[in-house]
Amino acid sequence: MTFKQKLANIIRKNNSLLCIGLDPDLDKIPKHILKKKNPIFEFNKKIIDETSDLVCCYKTQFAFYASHGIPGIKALIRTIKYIHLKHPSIPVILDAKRGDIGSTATQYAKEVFDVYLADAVTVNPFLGFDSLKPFLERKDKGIIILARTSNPGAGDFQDLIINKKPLYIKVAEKVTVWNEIYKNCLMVVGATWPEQLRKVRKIAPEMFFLIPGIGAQGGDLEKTLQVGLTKNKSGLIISSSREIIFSANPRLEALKLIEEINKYR
Ligand code: OMP
Repeated sequence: MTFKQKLANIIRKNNSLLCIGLDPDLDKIPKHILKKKNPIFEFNKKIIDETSDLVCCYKTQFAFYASHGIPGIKALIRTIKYIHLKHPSIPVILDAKRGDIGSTATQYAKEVFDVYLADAVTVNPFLGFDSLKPFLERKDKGIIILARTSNPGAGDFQDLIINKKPLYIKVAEKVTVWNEIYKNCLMVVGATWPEQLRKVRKIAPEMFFLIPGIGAQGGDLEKTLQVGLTKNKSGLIISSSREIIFSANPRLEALKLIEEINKYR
């Protein structure tokens, strides 16, 4: 089954567009979990067990694991394997933002899909088509291409005008062309930029977008949904990490967010 089919099925089953970001920052993990032998995995497992009926996917951010060396990487692999084993219908995105020359990208694609067993990956298109081709060729996987990122400096380069259009629009147009060939593309558009999201939605009316920036980054959920949902009231993966996973009651936070999202669907 492809990532897109898996995603469509779980959205229907859980009636949810919510993605929980598993970004286990050791400075924020509760003390009683820190004392355990594998604190990162145990922290993730608790969140997963509490929310598996509420999400359309989980997203693991690579840096929160790799920054702890081999134990961190082992925790990443264990987390993804745990989701596949206990909740095989829930896809896992590895947020790795890869992007390098073709020969290196080939190795990166093996890393994310064959070692970490991710269902989808975030990639940075700055190096152009050949840097993404090894990912795109994995047709059963989801390839999530940065178009308009959520951070304050997003416009530094993404707004630069190229042939009368901002770069992020050029990227979005290119992604729709690649998607016609490979059928497995998604885009990242931050919830902090609803106006830009509206424009990208026009370019790709049916494509799934990964939407970070809700919660800790202050993105506007209502506007995001108003301008970002597809005609069939889907097409968005609304991702939130810190606001949910470090709250006193992650399940309750997730439920609140789903309720908010589903008001507009
Ligand atoms: P919270 O702000 O805690 O919800 O975390 C946001 C998550 O989304 C982090 O893992 C970021 O690395 C990731 N992210 C962004 O915040 N902005 C982007 O433009 C893209 C991503 C991403 O690709 O997931």
